[in-house]
Amino acid sequence: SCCFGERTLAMIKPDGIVGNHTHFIKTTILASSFTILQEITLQLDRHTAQGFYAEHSSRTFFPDLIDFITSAPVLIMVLDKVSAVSDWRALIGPTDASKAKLTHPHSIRAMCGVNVQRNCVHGSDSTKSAAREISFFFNHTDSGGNVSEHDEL
Ligand code: DGI
Repeated sequence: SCCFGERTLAMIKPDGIVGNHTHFIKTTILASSFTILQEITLQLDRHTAQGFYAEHSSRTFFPDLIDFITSAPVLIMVLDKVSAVSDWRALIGPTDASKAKLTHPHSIRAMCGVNVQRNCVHGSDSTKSAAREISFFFNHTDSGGNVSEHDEL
């Protein structure tokens, strides 16, 4: 079942961890025919969070985003599937969980998120983003799921 050639980065955000949605989300991932190639739980520090979300650094919500994403641990996974990037984006639903509840009620963000910030999960938005985000968190020169520069819990 492993390694169809497209990979994406998935993250269960602090609200998903604290809200005990981890088991449901991982079950949904596996039931949707993704393979979880690597996974790690991390407490992001502000420097790491700012690097991960660098494209949003000029946005007014950036300080709130960094506060939120560093407020508790996150679970980061590399998912493998044909069309992994678009399939995972479809499964998580729209960015704003409050709108997702109306338009995509069976999406993960609708079921587990609250609003545009507390939206429970992250997914890479393109194959280019996926490559950057996977290499940001995972040392993929070996198969051990090692993480460079960040503190593993
Ligand atoms: O790729 P997405 O996570 O669906 O959305 P994005 O790349 O536009 O934004 C990245 C994250 O930044 C998003 O998951 C939550 C946060 N964000 C985006 N827009 C807003 C926001 N946070 C707040 N507080 N307000 C926003 O308008």
